[in-house]
Formats: sequence, C-alpha cells, structure tokens
Amino acid sequence: MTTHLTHWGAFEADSDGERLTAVRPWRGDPEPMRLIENVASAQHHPTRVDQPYVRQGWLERGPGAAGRGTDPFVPVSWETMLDLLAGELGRVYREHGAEGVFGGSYGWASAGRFHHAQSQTHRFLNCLGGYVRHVNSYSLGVSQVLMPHVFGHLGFVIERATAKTVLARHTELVVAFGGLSPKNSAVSPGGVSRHNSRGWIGAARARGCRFVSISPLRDDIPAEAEAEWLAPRPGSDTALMLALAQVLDAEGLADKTFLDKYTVGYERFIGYVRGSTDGIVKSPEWAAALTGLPAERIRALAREMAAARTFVTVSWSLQRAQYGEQPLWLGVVLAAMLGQIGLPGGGFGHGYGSAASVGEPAREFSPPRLPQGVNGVDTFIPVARIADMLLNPGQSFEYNGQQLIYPDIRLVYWAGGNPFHHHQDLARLRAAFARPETVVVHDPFWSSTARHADFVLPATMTIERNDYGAGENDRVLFPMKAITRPHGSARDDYAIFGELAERLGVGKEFTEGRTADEWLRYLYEEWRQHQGGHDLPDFDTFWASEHIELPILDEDQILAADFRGDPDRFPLATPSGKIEIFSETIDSFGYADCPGHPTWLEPEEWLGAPAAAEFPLQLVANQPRAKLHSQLDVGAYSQSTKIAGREPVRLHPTDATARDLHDGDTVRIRSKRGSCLAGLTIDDAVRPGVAQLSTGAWYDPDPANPAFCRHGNPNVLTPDRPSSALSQGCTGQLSLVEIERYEGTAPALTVNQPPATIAAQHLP
Ligand SMILES: Nc1nc2c(c(=O)[nH]1)N[C@H]1C(S)=C(S)[C@@H](COP(=O)(O)OP(=O)(O)OC[C@H]3O[C@@H](n4cnc5c(=O)[nH]c(N)nc54)[C@H](O)[C@@H]3O)O[C@H]1N2
Ligand SMILES: Nc1nc2c(c(=O)[nH]1)N[C@H]1C(S)=C(S)[C@@H](COP(=O)(O)OP(=O)(O)OC[C@H]3O[C@@H](n4cnc5c(=O)[nH]c(N)nc54)[C@H](O)[C@@H]3O)O[C@H]1N2
Ligand SMILES: [Mo]
Repeated sequence: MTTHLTHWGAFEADSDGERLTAVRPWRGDPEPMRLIENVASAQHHPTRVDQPYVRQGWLERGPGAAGRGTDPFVPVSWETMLDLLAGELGRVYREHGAEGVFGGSYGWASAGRFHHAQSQTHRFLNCLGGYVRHVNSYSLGVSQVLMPHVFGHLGFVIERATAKTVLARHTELVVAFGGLSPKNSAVSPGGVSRHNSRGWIGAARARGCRFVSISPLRDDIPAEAEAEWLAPRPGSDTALMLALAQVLDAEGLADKTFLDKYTVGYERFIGYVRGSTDGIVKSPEWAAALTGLPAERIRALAREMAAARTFVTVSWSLQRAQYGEQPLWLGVVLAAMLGQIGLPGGGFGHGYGSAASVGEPAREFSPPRLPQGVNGVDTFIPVARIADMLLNPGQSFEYNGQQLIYPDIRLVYWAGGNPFHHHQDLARLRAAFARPETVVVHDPFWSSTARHADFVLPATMTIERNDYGAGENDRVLFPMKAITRPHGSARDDYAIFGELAERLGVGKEFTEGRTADEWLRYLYEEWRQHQGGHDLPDFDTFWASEHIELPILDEDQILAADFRGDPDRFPLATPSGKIEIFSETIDSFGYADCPGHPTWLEPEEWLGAPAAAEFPLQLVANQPRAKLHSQLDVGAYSQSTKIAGREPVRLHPTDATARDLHDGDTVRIRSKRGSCLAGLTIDDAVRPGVAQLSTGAWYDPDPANPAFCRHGNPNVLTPDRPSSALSQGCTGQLSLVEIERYEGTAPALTVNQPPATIAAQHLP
C-alpha cells in the first residue's frame, strides 16, 4: 500500500501499475471523506485527455477565435504540439510583449508542492518575461481586501483566531453565520491529513456549548452540534447583525471599555444603528421585516450572546455576494461589542466550517515550495474580472482606491484551473474567451475550459507522478509517490514547460538542469537546511517514510491575545492599529457600494428585491458535497449523487408543491442570464424560497445556446457582478431564479464523453 494525498484527504492504495486496485482512507484520519472514491474511478474515464490536441480551426488558419468551443480537435504528436505552441508563444511575446499574455491561471489544481500547476505556469511564463496576473481568490475576494482595512492581517481571523481545540474547551455559544458546513470542512488547499471538525464540535457540545446556525440549509452544520437553526432570507444577514448590534447598544450590553480601548469609529457606526443618519432605528422589528426572522428571537439572541463566552464566525460564502463586505465587517463589529476578542473561545473567526484548515493550530513553518521567479509585468486584475478584462481592453475600473486599466490580452494560458467552472455568467465568459488570439490549457481531463482551448495538453494526475504535499496549516508532510504509470501519453506540467522552455531558449532558466525527481530532493534538502533548529529527517529517510509531522505553535495561544494585552505594543496592521469600525480609508474612496462603516445595502438579487416578482426563488450556488469544485465530476461518488445524470437541485416541499414538481423530476432553472437542467430533490432541510444547486457539474452547453446548460452548472445562472468597487470580488453564491418541470424528452448529456476529434489526414 502506498500513501497519497489529495485536497480532500489522504488515502492508501495498491495498484497493478495501470490503475488503483484497492483504495482505503489513511488510517490516521479520524473522519475520512467519501470524495476519495472519485480518484480511482475517474483516472481512466473516457474524458481523460489521452494525448495532445490542437483545435481544427487553429491548425488550419492559425491564431484567431472562430470556431473556438465548437470545432473538433485534431490529435497531434508531442513533437508537433510542442513545436507549434513554442512558435506561437514566441510570436506573441515578440509582437505584443508579456503584457499580451494572461497567465493568472487561477484554480486549485492538485495537492503536491512541486507539481503545483500554477507555480509551474508562473515560473515558466516568468522565464519568458512575465504575464498579466490576478490578485485575490474566488474564495475570499472580499475578505482579502476588506480585512486589512478593518482587522489587519486576514490570517488573524482565519488561521487561528482561536484553535478548534480551544473552542471545544472554552466556548459557551457559537453563532455561526453560514453554518459550520461538514461538506466544506472535507477540503483544504493542498490537502488534509486529519479531519477534525466534527470532533471539536462534538466535544464542545458534550461540554454544554450551544450552537446557532444561521443559514438557508439545515445541514450546513453537523448533527453533532444539535444546533438551533435560524434561516433568514439569504443576503439579509447584514440586517440581522445590525439588529443584534442595536439590542446590545440599547440594552447597555455593549462592552464600552473594550470599544474605547481597542476600536475606532464606534460612535459613527452606532449613530447609524440608532437611526441618527437615516431616521431608521435598526431594531429587531426593522430586521424582522427584511430577514423573515421573529423580532423576539433576534432580541433574545443578542442577550444570549452578551451573557456567554461567545464565538462569532462568518463563513466565506457570506462575502461571495454583492456587498459581501457588510456581513463580514459586522461580524467583527459584533465580536468587538461583546468585548471578547483575544479571549480563549471568544471573539471572531472567519470560515470555521469553510475549510478543514481553518482553526487548526498554526504550523511553525511552511513546507518546501518551488520558486516562481520574478514577473516582469506589473499589470493585474482582481481575479473575478476575467471576462471584463477580455471584453474591455483599455477600459478603466476602480479597485480598492485605485484606478486600473484592463490590458489587451492576446494569449491566455491556463493550467490547474477551470474558469468555465469557477466564473459566473458562463455565456458571457464564452464571449470573452472568443476574444484572445490563442488559448492554451493543460488539464488531465476534458474540462469545460479545455473544450474552449486551441491547444490542449494532457497533464498527469498526482497518482501518476512523484511529489510530496502538506495542506495549508496542516502538520503532516506526506511523500506522494507515483502509484501508476500516466494515462495515455499524459506528461507532468513540469515536463511540458521544460520542453517548451528548451525550444524558446530558456530551458536552463526553467529547469536549472534538474529532473523532476532531482527537484524534489533539492527543494526538500534546501528547506531542511533552513529549518536548522528542527530535527527533520534527510530526503531519503523522509521518502521511505509514510509521513513526517511538522512542528506546530502552541494551540492555546490566541492570536489577538497580545493585542488585547497591550494594543500599543502589539497594534493590528490597520491604519489606526485598532479594529476599524469606521474606516477613514474606505470612506475616502467614496464608493456608494461600500461606505465607511457597515451599512445595510439592499442587494439586487434577494427575495426582497423587485426582480423576485419574475424570479421568486433564491438560488444558493454553494460548494458541492461530493467533489471539489469541478474536479473528478465523472468519478463514482460524484456520479452517485446525480439524478438521471444531472446535478441535483434541492427545493422545500412547499415550493415544489406550488409548482407541481415531484422528487426526481428533470427541471429547468431559469435566471436573467440563462438556464440549465437539473434533477429535483425535495427536502425540508432547505429554507422555503430557496433552491440549492451546488457548483461543479461540468458545463454542457446547448450547441445553439451557450446560456443553456444541459447538465446543471449553476454558473450559467449567476451574475458576473462584482461584490463592490472596493474588492471587485466574485458574487457567485446568490442569484434569483425560477424553476419549472422540463416537459418532453430532456436532451442527452455530451460532457461525459470527450469532444469530437478528427484525424489530421482527414482534414479538408
Ligand atoms: N456560483 C459559484 N461559483 C463559484 C463559487 C461559488 O461559491 N459559487 N466558488 C468559487 C470558489 S471559492 C472557487 S475556489 C472556484 C474553484 O474553481 P477552480 O479551482 O478553477 O475549480 P477546479 O474544478 O478545482 O479546477 C481545477 C482544474 O485543474 C485541473 N487539474 C488538477 N490537477 C492538475 C494538474 O496537476 N495539472 C493541471 N494542468 N491541471 C490539473 C482539474 O482537472 C480542474 O479542471 O470556483 C468558484 N466558483
Ligand atoms: N466538499 C467540498 N468542500 C469544499 C469545496 C468543494 O468544492 N467541495 N470548496 C472549498 C473552497 S475552494 C472554499 S473557498 C470553501 C468555501 O466555503 P464557503 O464559502 O463557506 O462554502 P459554501 O458551500 O459556498 O457556503 C457555505 C454555506 O453558506 C450558506 N449561505 C449562502 N448564502 C448565505 C447567506 O446569505 N446567509 C447565510 N447565513 N448563509 C448563506 C449556504 O447554505 C452554504 O451551504 O469550501 C471549501 N470546501
Ligand atoms: Mo474557494
């Protein structure tokens, strides 16, 4: 048995050299995840890319977009592929410079420190002079911009505001906005060794801790929590939180000493809450009308929060929405009003259920990594502005107090991400992808993005190459040995870039003369030398071991404890050094969609909006339970959750009855942007008025209509609308839709097969 690591857990496997014959979760994992079942079953699926392909139209006519996404692909030899692609890269860098190349290549790729696809891509493009990059992520696009203004470093509230073990021992009340989703804690970037989420929740509950889960889905928190479920209208958390603040203020429950000593701007904020700026008191009665929750329950919750050691956590999903700054900022404000920031088990956290890594005790140092070199280009975009950039070269836009200009992109290079999974309004993205002259994709699978490329290069899966890996903030470093030979003629991203670099005259810079295995040894030994004080085994010993444990910092140390002890000596990394309840900086930008203190701004797409007359259901497009994003959607576990092959959409019984819909029906979901098919599941774990369709189904557009997906990808429905001018983050989580039964015979799926190919000798 060989041990191996994925983003969703470690496993042990046997193989016959070609495929995995037996797979079981790593013995060290207390809460293993079924997502592991997708790996072996997907490896040799027909949608694996078996060899290099070039789009027919590109091969015949050269650079240009006509036919992209619909043309058949022509299988070519590796030699032909590498010569053609090197030639095209050379041309674009010569004619347009590095400013003409978008190499952001956003996405999760796979676990493994050396073969990490983005790192490889960035290093390669840097050898050629650089690339236009992206900043921030789809995960935390708002938080990454807001938190430095409000609380200082984002890691403060993610990495270990308080460790889960500390919460389990000290917290009396957890108020979880967006829940503590057991499906999401399956995953962590780079891998998870031991899943601990149910463990800490169960331990806290056994000690008497109470959980309140505020979410449209009852199962956004594990059963172990025995939680109270409050389901406000999605997108209305800001109103609920303002009302909680109003009660704390009106009833003298706000900790004035804490607010005076550790925060700035409280007076301006609380004036707004009291109604002195707009004449509206943000009372529970006011919030009841917006959220649909009883005013008395809101009032009582505020009192309960003030009476207990309370931990306020806001999931990442709340900020993946229009005006996503507001609920996140208010989470910090509520915790400050309770005065428990920096106390064990109290204060504020961000995403304690959003990923396994959140709340794990921090590591002393990070595992080895591949140096990416220096990017010769300064131009960047906030990651979710990809379609805007491709559609509007030369146009200016606001971002975090700066005015930026979209570059004129000629070539797009993507390895390890799937924009036709992750971006919103896919029909618009498709139009944007029809702008560049050339699109290059490396992927192990015929991902939706590979199908929109000109050059498709087959990459290996992790089980087909040697690497090592440890997840974010995870204490276990695993050797990840190749378990099988590569599928077809797939190559490692490193090998592909090495060959291209050679042809482009930068081979030596890219490879430094090392093979992949030599890099593994070199990076490990370099890293080991730098951790001088620690007793780490040499490479050969590590490689022969099952895993090694990296040292962690003291679990009981609370990050904000220093700040609480002496805010002058240990200031936060904000302009004032304190928690900014009012931010002079943000205020000075003058953005109507993100004022200087948290404010209720009515979203364009929520159940209280005028648009709800036509589209009366709130779509929650959250993360999928049975896979990571779009990865291995063809795998056995993911497929076992489909309904007649389509992605399941969950609806409350009253909404199903009102539409005369039945369990298992094929339904059509419509929004202002487009429509998709899905399979219906009726479930009272969903708030009435809400439809839940997770992301991840591979985009299967109708050939005549790219805004219609036959498989159930919610991103044909979601708006490509920024969170605000401040952060320009992704808002894929929430949109308005309507659902109806699909009458007649539903069109067959095509995305579970490879795209059409045509042999070179048959080209006209
Ligand atoms: N509507 C809506 N949309 C969302 C979200 C939402 O909440 N709602 N969430 C967003 C979030 S938080 C995120 S992080 C994004 C995720 O978006 P992505 O990270 O882009 O999604 P993945 O499916 O993980 O894409 C990874 C791709 O890399 C490929 N890959 C894996 N390993 C390798 C490798 O070694 N080499 C190469 N070359 N390729 C490899 C996989 O096959 C896959 O195609 O989606 C976002 N989209
Ligand atoms: N199994 C699995 N786990 C994953 C991932 C995956 O693809 N699969 N992706 C990983 C990644 S990249 C990330 S960034 C994290 C994302 O972590 P999150 O962003 O926290 O995850 P989501 O599933 O998008 O949303 C969590 C829950 O928030 C609730 N919610 C949505 N809108 C609202 C609202 O307006 N108010 C309230 N109160 N609740 C709301 C939804 O019911 C949803 O189930 O997950 C990670 N974990
Ligand atoms: Mo994410």
